[in-house]
Amino acid sequence: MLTVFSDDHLLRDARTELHGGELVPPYECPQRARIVLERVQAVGLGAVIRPARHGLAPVLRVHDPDFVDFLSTAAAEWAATGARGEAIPDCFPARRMTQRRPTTIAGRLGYYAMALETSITPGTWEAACAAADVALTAAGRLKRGERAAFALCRPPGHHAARDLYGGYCFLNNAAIAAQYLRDQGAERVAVLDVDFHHGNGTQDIFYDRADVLFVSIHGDPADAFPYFSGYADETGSGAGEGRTLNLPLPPGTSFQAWRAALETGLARIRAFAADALVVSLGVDTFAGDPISFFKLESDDFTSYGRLIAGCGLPTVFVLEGGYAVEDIGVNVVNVLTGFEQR
Ligand code: Q9C
Ligand code: ZN
Repeated sequence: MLTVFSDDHLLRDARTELHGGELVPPYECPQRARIVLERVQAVGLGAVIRPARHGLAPVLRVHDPDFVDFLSTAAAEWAATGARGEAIPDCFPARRMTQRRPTTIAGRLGYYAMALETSITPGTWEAACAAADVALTAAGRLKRGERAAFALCRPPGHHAARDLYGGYCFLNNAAIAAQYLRDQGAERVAVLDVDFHHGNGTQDIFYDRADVLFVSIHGDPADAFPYFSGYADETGSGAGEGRTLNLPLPPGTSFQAWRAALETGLARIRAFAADALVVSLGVDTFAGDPISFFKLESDDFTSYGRLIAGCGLPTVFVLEGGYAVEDIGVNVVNVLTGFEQR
């Protein structure tokens, strides 16, 4: 399987994440991508290529232009205030408050954030653009006859909505890839999100659309981030009614129960008769993940990679979460080699 990778992910290297009431070194760190790349090379998964620059047009097919403009200048605007720490918001448009967009950078951080653990730093925008290019380049390979491709990107994307960042995400790489597949001629695209966390951003982007099916297996939002999205009764709206399938699972979920949810999701994907599949591939379902509560073991990733291949669809794997850094390479590449076993 072909891998697309850019060193520009290194430009996303925040010092701080708000966690447990403290500013700690971010879980979403550069070593993650390095360790996945090393594993891709160690098992000889296939060629590793650099992304082609696609510019902002495919990004603007799923994101709001003012939001994109905000992301591209936020770090510089924050630095210009003289603040000593990284850019994080301190006030949000909560219930019964206005949704008007403020002028000042501190106000716009709160306006566009869906969570505040994620600081915006110099280089974040450039890294996010490179990650989108990685996903776009991988998606482009499907058109050129490849059965599957792996977008080894960071920062991740599935929490980024049309006009929201947070949960370590800025641009929604998987949604940008799915829309690109549509624009390149696929009539119907399915997105399967197997990250531990609900892909609220991807759901938001495609919620009212009939042409993109969104299926997500994740920690029940009653117990897990992002708390305010991902319940089973969120099923789509308007033309998109029935085109969102959320499969929330409780703390301690084993592979056996997780696999049953995957079979349900894959049955829906088969019934949808998609032309292509985008997998939001987070491996924070691993038992050893420091911020999640499912119990998958490394061999389970191989098993479910094989099951995903059973759909028989051209597939782009887009890297999302996974914070057991020592194990992330094995777990991610196990999914890909499992997929290649059939
Ligand atoms: N203090 C992805 O996996 N924080 N994002 C959770 C821990 C945010 C995860 C609470 C987790 C975001 C792409
Ligand atoms: Zn996650």
